[in-house]
Amino acid sequence: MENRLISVRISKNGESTTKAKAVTFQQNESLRNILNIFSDVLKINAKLIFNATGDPISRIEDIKNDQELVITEGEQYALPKAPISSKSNKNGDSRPKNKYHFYQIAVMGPAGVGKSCITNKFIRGVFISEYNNTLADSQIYNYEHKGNLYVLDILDTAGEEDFIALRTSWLNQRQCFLFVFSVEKKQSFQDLQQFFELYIQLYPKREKPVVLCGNKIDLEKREVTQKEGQELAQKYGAIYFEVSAKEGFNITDSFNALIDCLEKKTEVKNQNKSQISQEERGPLFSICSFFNRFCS
Ligand SMILES: Nc1nc2c(ncn2[C@@H]2O[C@H](COP(=O)(O)OP(=O)(O)O)[C@@H](O)[C@H]2O)c(=O)[nH]1
Ligand SMILES: [Mg+2]
Repeated sequence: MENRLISVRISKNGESTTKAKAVTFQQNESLRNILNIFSDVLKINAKLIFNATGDPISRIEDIKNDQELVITEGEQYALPKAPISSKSNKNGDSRPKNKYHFYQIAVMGPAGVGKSCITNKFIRGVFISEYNNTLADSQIYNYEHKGNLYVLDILDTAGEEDFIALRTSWLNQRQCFLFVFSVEKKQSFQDLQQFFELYIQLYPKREKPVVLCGNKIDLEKREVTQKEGQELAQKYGAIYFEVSAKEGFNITDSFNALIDCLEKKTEVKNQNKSQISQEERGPLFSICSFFNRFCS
């Protein structure tokens, strides 16, 4: 395939497009490399790319020559600052406001349990049966669930013992986790306990949601029962799913459960915040806000 040069204009999230900078790159460049180029040009830690109407872009093929792009450090798309006199953004502008939720997920567990297959099945809908060692592969996936749009940054991690040192940083960097073992291999179930032990050491209040997946339930051979899986999940406050990456069974439901947990946590946090800010402002504020609401 012919390797074309693509020229785009990029600006920082929320900044006027008059400050946009021109960048040219080769079409066959990886998304990672392009984000590095954008980081250098804008002097930010570029993580997400949006088009000018606020839709996220996760594939290089979707970037067109001469396109205007907005780059963020992982936060949601914000409307560019309009001139002070202009009110057009208030009503007339059809661009979406803070439409997308950005969540970072890590898929973790011992080697060979099906982490890469689960990730591929969820993102691409395909089951790839060859076994390849994974280093640590992060993929951006635009996903819709319960009418909300999500940009999911899914890190498919390496399970081998050689990567034990990295587990702490994966747990620290990500907001939630899919822990995976294989129901046909008792050893993988036992090894997964180390992941939970490290998790509980770092997050004793279990602040970050975990979904536990017992994978390969399509196989006849089984060394771990459903009850054992449920008990392990219960011990660490996780949600348990029996899944099969091969048959696509419960894969989407497992990721949906993680998203639902994060949504619930965000809701509680926002409720607490508004409660605290009302208390901080005292009873007068509450009376004023009551009248404001009543009068508007
Ligand atoms: N039967 C069956 N095999 C699976 C399933 N998921 C993964 N595998 C196989 O298990 C092996 C390891 O899968 P992989 O996703 O690479 O494991 P990872 O090391 O945890 O990423 C591969 O040979 C897959 O074909 C499943 O749900 N059912
Ligand atoms: Mg893998």
